[in-house]
Amino acid sequence: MKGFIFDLDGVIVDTAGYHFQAWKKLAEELGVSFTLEDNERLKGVSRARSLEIILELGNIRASEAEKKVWMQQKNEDYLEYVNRMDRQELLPGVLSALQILKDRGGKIALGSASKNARLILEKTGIMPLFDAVVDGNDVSRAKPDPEVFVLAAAQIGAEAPDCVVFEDSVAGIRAANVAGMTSIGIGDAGTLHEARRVYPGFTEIDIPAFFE
Ligand code: G16
Ligand code: MG
Repeated sequence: MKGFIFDLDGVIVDTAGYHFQAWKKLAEELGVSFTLEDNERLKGVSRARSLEIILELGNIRASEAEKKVWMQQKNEDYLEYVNRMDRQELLPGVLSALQILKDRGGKIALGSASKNARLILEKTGIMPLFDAVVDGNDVSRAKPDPEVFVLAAAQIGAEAPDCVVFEDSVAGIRAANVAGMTSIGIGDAGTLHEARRVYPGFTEIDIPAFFE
């Protein structure tokens, strides 16, 4: 039995732009200059760590209570974008890949840092294709710790060597490698050179070949 574990942001959908808009709004209110380049550091990273990075950029020290309020404010703004999402936001080739994997008897799991992952799967209509969802609500250690992928594999009943992980972040590729799974990078081959294979997107991947 083969298991296929998908990261969410940057693999299934491109929500990085929405995270950016919401963080930028907060950063402006705090008087912190926050650019698209800075946003790269937030990819695949937890909400709490993302806020820390922004506060570091602005040399701001804050109490835990303030951080909680700001994270909530950012998330409310982010959810306004998420609530407008639909199937059209699935990245090219993702839906067809999920369907082929499913048709061939593969087990499919999500392994994401996002606490909004379930809502995004619902909005884009692909929740029924997932056998398990492990997200930011289920784990205590962030990628590159393999916790999220180990938990996902356990939930679909697959052994690590039988699992393939699709990831767009360096931390996620490292997490998959540490877990002893086959890491497939989605994105730039140079950035993701630690992955077993790297593809620019799902339209370039020969999905049935995973069953040969
Ligand atoms: C995603 C994004 C990160 C975001 C994190 C937490 O991770 O890449 O930028 O900070 O989720 O998101 P939320 O604030 O929705 O809980 P992934 O693992 O899906 O790439
Ligand atoms: Mg990602």
